[in-house]
Amino acid sequence: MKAPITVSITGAAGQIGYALLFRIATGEIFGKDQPVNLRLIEIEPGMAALKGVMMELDDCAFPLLNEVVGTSCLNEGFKGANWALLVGSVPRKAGMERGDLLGINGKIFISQGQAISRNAARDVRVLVVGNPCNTNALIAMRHAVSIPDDRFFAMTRLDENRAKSQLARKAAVHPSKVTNLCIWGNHSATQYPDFTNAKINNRPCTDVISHVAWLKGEFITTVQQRGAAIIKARGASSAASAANAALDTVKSLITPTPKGDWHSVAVCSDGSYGIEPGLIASMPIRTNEEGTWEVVQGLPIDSFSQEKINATIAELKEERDAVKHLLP
Ligand code: NAX
Repeated sequence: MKAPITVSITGAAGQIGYALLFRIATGEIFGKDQPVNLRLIEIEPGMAALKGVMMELDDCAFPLLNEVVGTSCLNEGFKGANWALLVGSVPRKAGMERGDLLGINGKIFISQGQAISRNAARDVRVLVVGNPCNTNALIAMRHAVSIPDDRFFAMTRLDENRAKSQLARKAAVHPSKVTNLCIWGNHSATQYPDFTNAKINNRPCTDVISHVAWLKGEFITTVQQRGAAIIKARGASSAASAANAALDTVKSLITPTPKGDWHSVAVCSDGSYGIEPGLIASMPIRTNEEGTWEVVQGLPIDSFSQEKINATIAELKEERDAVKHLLP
């Protein structure tokens, strides 16, 4: 039997947490021969609900679930973590400006970054889901002084999956036929789903979908506004699809990427594509055989794409500047 892998999850009693934990516990993500420890982190008001979630985990009697710890103590929660999924954060409330949210949630990610640095396993990888996820990841990364920057990620996979699904619907193909779809920049309404490099059935997307006005207009706005559309329809924000995207991200970062393809995740920029180094920006990523990742280089960026990328990167810089006082 393999040694257990330890996964720490913040906001574990929230709606994304609820859609996430059970799938990890089944072995779906790390393998059917890989025991898992779950360290579930909540704030005090969430501890009662977390107790209920832990009772349900007990009641599943999962063969691969080795140990479950529920805690509001960050040191205990991140102890020995090989993966830290930072889902918990304060939702935006009526009357709250984006800047207020950045400040409130930013503070959470200082202490989480520091606790990860002190307590996690040396190979820890950190995926930030809680919004504004790019800037939260930046704050956590900068405070996790003992962890290399290339272990920090922010989630844009839900946007990629949404974009693939929209293109597939338009082209009347299954979403699995849509590849090479990159989300650039921020997980926000400025994100750019890059149809210019996407493929459908291995052909350029723009050859298959000739309706360019749709690609440049409705397609992009539908992907950018999909979160708001879900809230309007469901009366609650995306949860199962967000959890699914978090698990897709982890799987894509531990599995070699199929030849010629890439996946979207926000990483610490090394300056590729002119994106300012140090920003946590979404770009095309490949995972190699050794389990490390690299930015896919050399994709053609036309003037339309460049303008969109510039806009989303400008927003990331604004966010970074708004939390300057929280960065070491
Ligand atoms: P919920 O409000 O259902 O759950 C959040 C949970 O986090 C609550 O149980 C709360 O007690 C806990 N929490 C709050 N602060 C915490 C802290 N400091 N430490 C530990 N736990 C804490 O929200 P949910 O729907 O699960 O969404 C979680 C986050 O994901 C939100 O920030 C949301 O905006 C973000 N999302 C990110 C997406 C992405 O693509 N990156 C998409 C989905 C989602 O909107």
